Amino acid sequence: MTLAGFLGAAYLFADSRGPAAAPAPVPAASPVTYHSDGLSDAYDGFRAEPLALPRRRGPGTVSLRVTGPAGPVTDFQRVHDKPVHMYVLRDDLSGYQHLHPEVVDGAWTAPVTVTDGGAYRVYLEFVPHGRPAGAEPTVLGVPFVIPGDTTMVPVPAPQAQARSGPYTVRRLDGTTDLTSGTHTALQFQVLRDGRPAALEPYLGAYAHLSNFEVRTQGLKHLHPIPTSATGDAPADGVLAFHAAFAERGDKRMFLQFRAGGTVHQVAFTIFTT
Ligand SMILES: [Cu+2]
Repeated sequence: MTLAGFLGAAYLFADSRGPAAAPAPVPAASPVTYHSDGLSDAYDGFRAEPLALPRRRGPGTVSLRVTGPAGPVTDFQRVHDKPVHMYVLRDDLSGYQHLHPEVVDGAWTAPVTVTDGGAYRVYLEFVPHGRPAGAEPTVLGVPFVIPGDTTMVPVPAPQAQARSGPYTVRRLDGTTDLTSGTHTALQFQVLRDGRPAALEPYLGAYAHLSNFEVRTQGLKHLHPIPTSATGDAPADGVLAFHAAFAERGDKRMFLQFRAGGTVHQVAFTIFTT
């Protein structure tokens, strides 16, 4: 073949068939671990569909219909005294609320008061019937926006202690950064007048900790590791949480406990390297 003939043949070949497409890479089949963190409205066969969301500042209503594989679901396992726990958070990690919705017209409904504008997310946490005891809850989330002026609140720097009323909550390891990918016990001590506080059960636990990733607002809700077989309150006022964070980044944690007949809430910022 002459050079011209070769080029002509190559041209015709390229013109009629186009360049051969590289085969698309096919990933090897492997199990995928999904994470239920409230950043999606659907997970594991369940979906949250908003019927009502707050639209303006002041008292409002949030109502979410949860649909499962067999249709709308109005009953879940009672976990910590409630079938569903609902949380609200603004995207600057402020305005945290822990609500307990009830079923109204087939949807999980709670009154909620939002006091400032901005982009919010409502999280719904539940354990469907049929899951083994102690199973991880499913957390679904739906965003909503309150129009108007917004006073953004910067995420506070890490602090070793926080106060609510007469109570001081001390993080026992100070402001130490946590290490992602490791297991550790995150310990807080509740004090009143410098002495361990008498903690009272609240929703079936001595504390409730909602941990949000600052970067994504993904939620993981934690309860303290039981310290006594009898279920007594920790005499030293120490609440220890099993912390195992896969990702590095800042966390904003909201800790609720009950003492002196009142529910108290404090918040901590913790860095994870
Ligand atoms: Cu809880």
